[in-house]
Amino acid sequence: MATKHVTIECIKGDIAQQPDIDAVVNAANAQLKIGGGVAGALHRAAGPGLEEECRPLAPIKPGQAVITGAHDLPNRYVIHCLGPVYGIDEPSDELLAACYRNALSLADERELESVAFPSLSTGAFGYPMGEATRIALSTVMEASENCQYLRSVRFVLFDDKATELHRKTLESLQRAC
Ligand code: AR6
Repeated sequence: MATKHVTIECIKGDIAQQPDIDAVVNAANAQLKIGGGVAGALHRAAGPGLEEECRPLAPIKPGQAVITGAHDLPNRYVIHCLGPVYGIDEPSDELLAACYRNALSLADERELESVAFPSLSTGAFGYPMGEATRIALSTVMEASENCQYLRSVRFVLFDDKATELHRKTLESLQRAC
């Protein structure tokens, strides 16, 4: 049965420090290796076992998501998404939306209740934050309605500006519903 009661919240913080969340989402690279930004923070906190578990799952394509254990992170799973490189992986908007949709679908298959996302593609991959925020929030609002187990989605943003932008965008999308 589909649920319409998924709570979406936007907070400032570190995606590697969300202990009350079942699965955290990684802004991965195609090889699923430790990198900078989100991938660096998650792999450092998870320890080398995460990269080892990732090896046979790589490479992944833009828009794709794969799930692994969380190793030394305080979560149950990590969902690794390869976001589009802005202006190169096209159509960027569809590939970015596919990341959020595929991540939620993996979470629901595992019967998870809570997922935390960073702002995929908006760092090294250069996606403009305003556009990425609208795609992320509208896709999660829509896709979460098809999830049976999901109860909460948290967007974990790195600074005040991104957090405020996510909150305002969420409010306006919810008003429009
Ligand atoms: N917690 C939450 N958000 C963060 C954190 C953190 N610890 N660190 C950075 N951000 P990025 P991408 C924000 O570059 O654009 C990697 O090197 C950051 O400010 O992590 O999808 C991989 O190896 C930005 O808004 O992901 C890939 O090669 C957002 O998270 C590539 O970069 C995403 O930044 C992926 O690039």
